[in-house]
Amino acid sequence: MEQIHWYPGHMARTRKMIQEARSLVDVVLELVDARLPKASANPMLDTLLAGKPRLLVMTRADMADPKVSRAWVEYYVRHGRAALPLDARTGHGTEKLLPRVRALAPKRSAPVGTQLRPRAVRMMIVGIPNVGKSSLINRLSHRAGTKIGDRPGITKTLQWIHVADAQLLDTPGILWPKLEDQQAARMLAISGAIKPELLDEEELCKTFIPWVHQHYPGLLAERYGVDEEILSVVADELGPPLLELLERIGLRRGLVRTGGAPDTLRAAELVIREVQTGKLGRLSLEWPTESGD
Ligand SMILES: Nc1nc2c(ncn2[C@@H]2O[C@H](COP(=O)(O)OP(=O)(O)O)[C@@H](O)[C@H]2O)c(=O)[nH]1
Ligand SMILES: [Mg+2]
Repeated sequence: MEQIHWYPGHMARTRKMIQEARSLVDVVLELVDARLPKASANPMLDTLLAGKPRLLVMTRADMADPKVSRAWVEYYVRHGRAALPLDARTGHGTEKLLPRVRALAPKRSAPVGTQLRPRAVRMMIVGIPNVGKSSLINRLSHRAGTKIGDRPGITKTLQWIHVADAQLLDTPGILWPKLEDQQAARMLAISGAIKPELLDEEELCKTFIPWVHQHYPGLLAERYGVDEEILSVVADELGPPLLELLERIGLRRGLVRTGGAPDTLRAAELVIREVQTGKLGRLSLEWPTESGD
């Protein structure tokens, strides 16, 4: 199979931005996609943010399989991490965010005999492209606030947004997913997070169809009117059976070339598009496992 490679160009700049912002915030909101929280994370943050309280915000919880999201939250709790699934687009679940952030923020203690002026908890958002960073910033700022001006003495470009009694840095840190694990990279492509040049949708179906057949039996059969039997064959042996399956889907959906032959590429594009738009239903694309971490 073709390998997915990805050479981030702006990583150095992001690294610098996060290093600078790190000391200005109390808590970092690390956004990942609830459908594949590990594949959509960047492990570089573990080093960049070592010792900094972090809340793992699992966006697109509305598209993920709720029972798998619950399993992920338990998995993170076992690993000492706080995780909160939410829908950054509608804002559903964001009401839980600030209480979680406050609980994570370091308690500031004043030296004996002095008084500490209370100040707002400060936070920033980081995450891969398209994970919902802008949506969450918009949600939080529309909920409770207006932008406040530059903070003199910090930097000219950093802007803070009032969010209830907290402050959010208005510029998110953009990271790229780490694409060393090819299964994770393919799942990211299926989720729509990345668009690899060398993999067309037919190629992505080679990963997606056996996987969905295993984890959500009956789903493809029902949606596309194909029988389970051919799905089992595809799961065992890719190539001709996959093409035959795509032909059947193409025929059922009227995706044919001139002359009437089914268009397998358009059928594959349809399947992948229906994953990405949620038409196939709520799906998680990665399960927690205890191995490999
Ligand atoms: N269904 C759903 N869509 C989301 C969610 N968060 C973001 N989106 C959509 O994903 C796309 C990218 O979101 P955006 O906030 O621009 O991501 P950014 O690149 O991280 O800033 C937009 O079309 C959003 O409407 C979510 O939690 N659920
Ligand atoms: Mg954005």
